[in-house]
Amino acid sequence: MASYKALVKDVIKKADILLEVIDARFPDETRNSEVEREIIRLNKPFIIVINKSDLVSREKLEKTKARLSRIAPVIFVSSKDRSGTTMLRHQILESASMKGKDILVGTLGYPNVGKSSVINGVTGRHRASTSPVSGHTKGVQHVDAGSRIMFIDTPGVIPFDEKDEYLQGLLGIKDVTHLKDHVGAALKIIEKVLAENRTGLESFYNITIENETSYDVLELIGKECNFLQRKGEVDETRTATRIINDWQNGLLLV
Ligand SMILES: Nc1nc2c(ncn2[C@@H]2O[C@H](COP(=O)(O)OP(=O)(O)OP(=O)(O)O)[C@@H](O)[C@H]2O)c(=O)[nH]1
Ligand SMILES: [Mg+2]
Repeated sequence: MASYKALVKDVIKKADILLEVIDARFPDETRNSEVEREIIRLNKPFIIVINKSDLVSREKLEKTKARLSRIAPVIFVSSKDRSGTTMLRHQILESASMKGKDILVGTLGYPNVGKSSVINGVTGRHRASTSPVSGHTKGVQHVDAGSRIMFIDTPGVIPFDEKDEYLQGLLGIKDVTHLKDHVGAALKIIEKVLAENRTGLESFYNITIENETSYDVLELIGKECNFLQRKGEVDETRTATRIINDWQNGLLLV
C-alpha cells in the first residue's frame, strides 16, 4: 500500500490534534514510532488512546498508562463498555486548547484496534461504521461529534510485515478464514494467555494446566471440547479454529 504514508501525513497535517489508538492487549505492537515522530515533527498535540481496556486487568492498564504517559497524555477506553469516553472528550478539549474554535481530531492506528468504535464512543452514537473484519473503514471520513469536535476516521493503514501472520491473527487483522496456519496462530494465542492469565485460560476452557507446552494445552482444550477425530486423537485444526475465534471475539482476557 504505497499511498498509506501520504494519507497518514495528510491527516496529521490537517488535524488540530491526533489520537493514536492502540490495543490494550498489545500496547507496544500497536504503537507506531513513525507516526509518532511525524506528529511530533509537526508539533501537533496527541493523545494515546488505549482501547479494548475491557480485555485486560486494571493492573496491567495502569502499568501501561504509567509507561506511556511519558510520551503523551494517555486515556484508557472501552468502546464496548462505553467507559473512558467522557474522559477522552475532556482530554481532547484540554489538549487542543483552542477556545471557541472547532477542533479537527485525526484518528490513527493499526487495523482493527477500534478507531471507528472510539469515535462512536465519544459521539455517543453509531456514526462511524465498524466491523470485526479489519480493513473496514475505507478512505478518510469525517464524523461530527458535536460540541466543536469533528473526527477524521481513517482506514487502518499502517502497514504490517505481511509475513507476520501470527501477529495478524493475534491482533484480529486476519480472521480465521484468512489465516493459513491455524495451529500456529492458536499456539501464539495460548502462549500469550498462558504467560499473562493462566488461571483465566484454565477456567475458561475448564482445564488444569501443569507444566504443559502450548501444544499440550491445545490438546487439552480439544479434549475438553470433545473435538476428536475418528481414531480418538484431537482434531487440532478444529480446536485451533475455536481458540482463534474465542480470542478474536474477546472471550479470553489477559
Ligand atoms: N472488547 C472490545 N472490542 C472492541 C472495542 N472496541 C472495538 N472493538 C471491536 O473491535 C473490532 C474492530 O473495531 P473497529 O472500530 O471497526 O476498528 P477499526 O480500527 O476502525 O478497524 P478498521 O476500520 O478496519 O481499521 C470490532 O469487532 C469491535 O466490536 C473495545 O473497547 N472492547
Ligand atoms: Mg474503522
